[in-house]
Amino acid sequence: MKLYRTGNGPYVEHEGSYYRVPESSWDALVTHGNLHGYLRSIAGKGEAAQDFSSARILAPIGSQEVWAAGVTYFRSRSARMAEAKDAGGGDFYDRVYAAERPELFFKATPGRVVGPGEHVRIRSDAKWSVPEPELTLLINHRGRIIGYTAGNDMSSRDIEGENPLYLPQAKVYDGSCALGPCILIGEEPLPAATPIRLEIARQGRVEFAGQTTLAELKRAPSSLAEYLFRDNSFPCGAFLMTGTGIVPPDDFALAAGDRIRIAIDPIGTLENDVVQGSPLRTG
Ligand code: DO4
Ligand code: MG
Repeated sequence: MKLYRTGNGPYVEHEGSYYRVPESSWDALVTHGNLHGYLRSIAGKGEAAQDFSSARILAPIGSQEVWAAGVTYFRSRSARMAEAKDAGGGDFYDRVYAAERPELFFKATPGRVVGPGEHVRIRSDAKWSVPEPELTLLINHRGRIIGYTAGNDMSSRDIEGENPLYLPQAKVYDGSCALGPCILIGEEPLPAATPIRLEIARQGRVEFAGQTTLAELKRAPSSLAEYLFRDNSFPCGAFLMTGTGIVPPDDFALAAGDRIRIAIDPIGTLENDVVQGSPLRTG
């Protein structure tokens, strides 16, 4: 079952049909005592809606914070060690990859998150930015994983590489995070063979394509969620991005106009075009 947030309210998809969800508060859905059962009952009883295709799909977020895990794939560890070497920070990435405690960092408030078809941003003062395609957990207020979505942890590698203490500036800014297109509802872990694919197109041509699988993710999602909720409360639940296993080569930098596609098979494809410098919001 997939849960969509749209301009017409939420819909649940089940076996190819879409059903309107009467509860329209996203926070109420995320904190529902039995979301899976509630959505099943809607799909079991309700009449399929015919208007889903005309609804605008929005980022599947209410007032949840977005957090992220770092250096959870060997590829990420190696890329960070190389980019931070001159700043003397390379060793930290190796240590956190091996440590029991994961790296967790604050990624975005809901206002900094964009949905499918919206623009992600490169910072105006960054020269070397990349998308990070990440399986993203939706965790309810009790700390239970209730679903999965695709996420893009946009990152400014030049700023992060200059000094690891600049990480929040490299990671947190308007349009730095994309989520969607839906929440795959379920508490069971996704199979290790689940592929995550990234494609970046420039002027209609594929400039970079890469893929990994969840078998390369070093830490269990349940363990990342447990660390996030240790001594931390999230009354409306939280999103947790689980880290990237795909890093384009060092001579690649995103440019305005690029199109990013992140595909995680059981969830779907999250597609966003890139802009640089223009503010997202004026009011
Ligand atoms: O440690 C810096 C950030 C790492 C990260 O975002 C990732 O590995 O995905
Ligand atoms: Mg990341």
